[in-house]
Amino acid sequence: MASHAAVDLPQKAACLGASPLPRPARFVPRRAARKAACSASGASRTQKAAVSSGVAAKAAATEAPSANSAASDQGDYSACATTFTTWLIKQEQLGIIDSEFAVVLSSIALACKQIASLVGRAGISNLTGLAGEENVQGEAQKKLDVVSNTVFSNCLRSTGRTGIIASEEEEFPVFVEETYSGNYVVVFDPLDGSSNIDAGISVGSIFGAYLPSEECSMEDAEDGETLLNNCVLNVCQPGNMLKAAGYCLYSTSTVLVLSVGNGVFGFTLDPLIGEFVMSHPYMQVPESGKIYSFNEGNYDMWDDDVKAYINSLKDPDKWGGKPYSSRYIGALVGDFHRTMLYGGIYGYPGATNAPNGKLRLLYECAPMSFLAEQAGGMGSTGKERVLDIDPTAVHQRVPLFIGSKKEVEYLESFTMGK
Ligand code: AFP
Repeated sequence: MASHAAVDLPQKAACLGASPLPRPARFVPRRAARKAACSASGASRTQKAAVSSGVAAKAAATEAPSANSAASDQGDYSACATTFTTWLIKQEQLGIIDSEFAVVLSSIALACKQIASLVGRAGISNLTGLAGEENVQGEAQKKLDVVSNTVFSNCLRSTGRTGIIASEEEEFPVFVEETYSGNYVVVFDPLDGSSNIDAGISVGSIFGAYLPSEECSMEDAEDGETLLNNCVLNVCQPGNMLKAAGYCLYSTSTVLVLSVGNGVFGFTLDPLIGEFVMSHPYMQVPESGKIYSFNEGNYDMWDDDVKAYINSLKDPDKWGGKPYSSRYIGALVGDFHRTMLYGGIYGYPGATNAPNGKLRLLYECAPMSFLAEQAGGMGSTGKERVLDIDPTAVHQRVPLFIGSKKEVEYLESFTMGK
């Protein structure tokens, strides 16, 4: 197999969004074959939004019985387990993904397995503590942040199917020089919630994948600056253009959850066989749920409408004597996974010291909102649908309210005066 060297692009402050780069009018899949292979690629952006917001979820719900019956048929799963690999093959056979994309997703699963192993052994392999550097966000990098970023990047590069990668831990997107075909764009946060690692609390990886855009072809790039601009343009696509999104939770078990646009599927890592095994077919976030997950230490810095919303959740008279419960891990993947399963709302609002909150649009808010919508839930900034935001910078932050549809709508009734 050929080696896949990566070119770290020259630094260019303008490309970080201080002065947003112009975006092409539309993003067009490079090849007609991809149009056929990927479910929504031939649709308009509006149609795609509709697919993300409900149509696909309905389709998923329609198909759900067969998946559930398949799961129940499994009984002793070891007899006929649906593994992540067999599921990927099935998606390819159905024409939902193409073989190149299956390779990319498979490499992400491999990265997650390796990171799960590293996280599990961190305390006994000198991988706890700080790396001694800060990332582009000005956050102290943990040793495992750095190692996980390398694992994720190397797994994606080695596929020969990934053209550009953008990570929380890298200042600029990285162009993968040698690809056989595919050129998928992958954005990821290799280890979210890493400040929890040393205490052995849940952490996770988050990722999203896009088609490359035809208007910013890497082939046209003659110099480093053009290449960098092309990379940024390729990466800065709105969430409604995502072809896949997912996360992997490293906790009491390792759970890979993802969607390729036809519902949300969860796979639990069986450490005995080293395989992700289907454990959560066609996940649906409950329509409502009385759990809120916010860092209330920031309360005094929130807008009055968010304060009023939180106060209302805590008012026993409003909820038949039992107010909402508060649960907050401080690791988005863990808090979001619980919200997917039990219902409720996760929120990271803007505050006086951080008007756009803390979470990053490209590799946190958009992938999680894609999953939420695919599972029948919602992802909102409090003012607009997260998936409709056109990113202006790779590491852009936006407020996030995500989870059960009725809970996010209730929040919006305060923030949008609905
Ligand atoms: P770290 O990766 O630095 O631990 O940040 C995690 C995170 O981005 C997200 O996973 C949490 O939901 C959020 O930050 C928690 O932030 P607060 O500590 O400000 O509540």
